Amino acid sequence: MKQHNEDGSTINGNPECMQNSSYVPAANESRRAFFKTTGATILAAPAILTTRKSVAQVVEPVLPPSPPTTPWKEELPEIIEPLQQTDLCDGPLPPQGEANTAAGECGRAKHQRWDEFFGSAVLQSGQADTYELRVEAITDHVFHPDYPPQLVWNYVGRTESDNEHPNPTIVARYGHPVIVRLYNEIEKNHQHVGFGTPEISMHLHNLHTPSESDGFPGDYFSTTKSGPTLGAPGTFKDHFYPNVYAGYDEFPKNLNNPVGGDKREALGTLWYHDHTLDFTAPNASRGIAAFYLIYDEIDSGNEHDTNPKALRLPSHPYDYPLVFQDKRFGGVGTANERIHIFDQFSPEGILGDKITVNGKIEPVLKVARRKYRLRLLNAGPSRFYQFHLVNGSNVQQRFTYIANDGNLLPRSLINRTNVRLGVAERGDIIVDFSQYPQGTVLYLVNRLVQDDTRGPKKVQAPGTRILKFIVDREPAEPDVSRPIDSQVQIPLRSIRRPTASEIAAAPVRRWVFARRNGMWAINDQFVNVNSSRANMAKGSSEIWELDNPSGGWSHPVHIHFEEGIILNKFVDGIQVPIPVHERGRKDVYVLGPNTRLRVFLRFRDFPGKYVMHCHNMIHEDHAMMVRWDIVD
Ligand SMILES: [Cu+2]
Repeated sequence: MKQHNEDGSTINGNPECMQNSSYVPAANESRRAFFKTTGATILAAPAILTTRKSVAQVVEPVLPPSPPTTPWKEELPEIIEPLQQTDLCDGPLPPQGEANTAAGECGRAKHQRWDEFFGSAVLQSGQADTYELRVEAITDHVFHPDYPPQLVWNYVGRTESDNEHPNPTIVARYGHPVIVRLYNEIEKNHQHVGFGTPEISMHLHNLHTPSESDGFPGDYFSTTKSGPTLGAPGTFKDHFYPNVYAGYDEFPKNLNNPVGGDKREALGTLWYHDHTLDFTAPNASRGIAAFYLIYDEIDSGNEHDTNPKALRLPSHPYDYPLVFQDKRFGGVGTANERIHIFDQFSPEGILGDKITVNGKIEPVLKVARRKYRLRLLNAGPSRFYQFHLVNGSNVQQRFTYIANDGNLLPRSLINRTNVRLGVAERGDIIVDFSQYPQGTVLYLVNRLVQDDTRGPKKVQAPGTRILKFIVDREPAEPDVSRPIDSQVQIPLRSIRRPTASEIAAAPVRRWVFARRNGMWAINDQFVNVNSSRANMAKGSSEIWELDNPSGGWSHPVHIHFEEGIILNKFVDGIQVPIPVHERGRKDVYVLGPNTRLRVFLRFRDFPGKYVMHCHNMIHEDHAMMVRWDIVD
């Protein structure tokens, strides 16, 4: 059992681990606070050391496979119900700029630019969309009917038909600020659950969110604890999402720009998940992850939209998000038979061999004969996927690829056969099911072979069937979404590429992702959330070189807060073309073996602390993360 101390250090209550470590923490590794003076830390220190194995000591745990399941027993809902608003201004605790610690809010920094947005210390009714979410333990979740009901942790909120809806999708619009009030209701004494920590920090990946609402890993909280970068514990925390485009200072809000910011910076498919320091993998694997979809004038979420600028992409309920997580279940005859297991101590983690789709193993989605927008998200913790859509004879089907990560591509990519996703990457595709007769069965398969948590190996057909589609009905109404020509690319959203002079003038900063002492490091250092290792002046631009010099593993690197544009890609020192789907804006940069990327980034609008980390959550928790700040 690994837990946080009051000071944010990590404690470990398992005395059986107190041997055989050669891992020596770096002098600057204050986050671990190995030798601080609380009794718990002193007692726990030897145990922590053993969790940080050296390379030589790393032995892949030989785990039996997850018990077999009979596929296609459960159906996913045909409609994803969005989170309903809760009028927080109507209650006793209206949201406010300063943390309301007297009423139980965490001691966060004041919401940036609050007065500019709202003009008063306390939010007035109608000024923002306000939501309430609770992180709760749910003890009877069914991943698959062949497995027993079991514990998950979810965000829980109110939807139209359900007051206790797990992991509801938040639907937002640019120009409409959102406040999400998050309650932590996980039992503090959670020793029985096996893994995870009851402190939480909610990161909304990768909205242009001010630092104090970004879910910074050191900002975790419970009623009794707060992370080392948070002022005080609390029962809840308000997150303020301004929902303005990045570039808010450069392109100010005015009559011609009613949202504010650079509309080319619009995002679409985002997700929110736990980001607690050292525990992102176990907490997110527990199920603390869900979608945040944001729309604007172009991607308006309304296929009936009469605005000529609107793309009229397939819209709700045919705009359907799908989240994939890899999980391992206790093998037959083991103590945790058919129960979700995870090893939060090992820097190798555990690779899941069962893939959940929206929380279900091998589910069925019945679809109408029309176009769908499917939003695919790899929510980790560590498996990579290459998804193909195939028919019952494993013949590949073609579709249109429209968005990578949160970003509509400059133009649609036609006749695509696969979507490859590192952890936290997203891919939006349009599938036209009208081309199939009723009764057609299709499968989403993963053809990427991966044997451990270090990275994928190779692509191999026919792959593993993850999700079954059955084309089972005619649409209730005609499909009025924009026709997708399989021969002609359509413009989606324009992109602001850096100019030659901007590139020439940008300082270059190099970040090397590599192993060190059996852990995972950036520029040879482990994360320290208390100090920034790079300070960017607000309004500045830089080129970040992301370098993976190893031949053995892959790192899906995530930079918070600002999207970037890949300028160059090198493999084995030789420049190679940037894959066409990665030529838009990105927030996850997959570093395969011996790969180096040069990424152009702008740092804008909201000063404060942010992070970059490997989004293989196992690498991330075992210290492959760096804090960087935007400074005024
Ligand atoms: Cu990594």
